[in-house]
Amino acid sequence: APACVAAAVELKTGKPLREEVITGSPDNNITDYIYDKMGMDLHRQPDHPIGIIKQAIYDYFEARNPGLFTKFDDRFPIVSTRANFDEVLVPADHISRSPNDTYYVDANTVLRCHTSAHQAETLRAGHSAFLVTGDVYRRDSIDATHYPVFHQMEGVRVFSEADWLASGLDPTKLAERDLKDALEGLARHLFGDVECRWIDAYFPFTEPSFELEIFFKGKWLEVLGCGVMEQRILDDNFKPGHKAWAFGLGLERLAMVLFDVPDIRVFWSNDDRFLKQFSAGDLKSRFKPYSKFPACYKDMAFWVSPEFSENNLCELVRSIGGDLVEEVTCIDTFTNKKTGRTSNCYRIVYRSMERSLTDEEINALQEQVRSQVAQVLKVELR
Ligand code: FA5
Ligand code: MG
Repeated sequence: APACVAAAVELKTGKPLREEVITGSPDNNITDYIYDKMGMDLHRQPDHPIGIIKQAIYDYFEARNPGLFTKFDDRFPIVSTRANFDEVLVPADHISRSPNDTYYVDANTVLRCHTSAHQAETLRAGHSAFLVTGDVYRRDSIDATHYPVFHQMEGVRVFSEADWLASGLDPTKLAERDLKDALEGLARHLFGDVECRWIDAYFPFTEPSFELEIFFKGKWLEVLGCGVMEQRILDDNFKPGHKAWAFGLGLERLAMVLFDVPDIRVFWSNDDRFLKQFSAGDLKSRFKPYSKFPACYKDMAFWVSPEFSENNLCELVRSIGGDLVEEVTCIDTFTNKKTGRTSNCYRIVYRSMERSLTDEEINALQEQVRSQVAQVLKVELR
């Protein structure tokens, strides 16, 4: 993490940031690559696309419901498993709790994997309408629309009995209608005419639940999850006799659509050729690539081991190749009928957004990847 950020956190918490993050606990699975991204706070930089889109969403909600939403954008990203999972009713055996999917600081502490981690505490503080923006962390696959650190905005709005009596709707219908109306309006506000669709979804904390997808570069791109808040969350943390909706927006995904950014890595670029293209309040600029540099493909086949998982592989490849890694995909897999062993072939795509890469540097990286994969994930290279 940048030194000034680490110092600021140390002042706030009395403990060096690095010690808060990489604790030496046997449950800790946070790499330096992730630590280095912490505290960058792209969502708090007014001229950065992530900061611009945050402000545009604030402006939209302010125009729709003047004065209604309280805004938070500086909640600490290190949270308890209680806040991240239990308080939003994530079941004990849900896969998102697995260390394969989530970054653990220690057994009871994680880097939040969604801004929903702040729902319950913000309701307990008495807020009935709020927006919480922050950096979130996930062990995930690697491609143009997934990154291990990204930004979400959580929205919650609580309705009282007076609201649904006035609407003539039943409380769930009122919440669902206002939610969809608000988010469709947001999509129009940001993108004008864009093709959108609602998908039925599942989240432990909402019922019913939906995802919104936007047609972007020939594919449907998921940009948010939302729904009518599970009643227990409201009853336990707010007051009984209320109804609420909640959403979680992926800010990178929205910014990709708005600014025509083809690859999520570019948001982390320090290159002026990127940063100078955007300025606060300007929703009209479109990303102009400096030039398309050639990709380099490396394939790697191995017999899998119990230590192997795609997320573990991606974590390792990111730690070695950093943002030169554009994509990691399984291109072939088969199981030997006699031995029962499974072989995977993964393709790693290396490409810089900023310059041409040399064969030597890619070969050196790929050699490191191969030896680390064999050592750490205990797979047998073929
Ligand atoms: C959630 O995180 C829920 N907490 C959202 C929610 C909130 C639902 C409140 C209901 C009520 P999900 O895992 O689908 O849901 O992520 C939400 C959004 O984050 C996605 O739609 C996507 O836009 C973005 N996102 C998810 N993973 C990544 C990633 N690896 N890189 C970039 N963006 C991502
Ligand atoms: Mg989703």
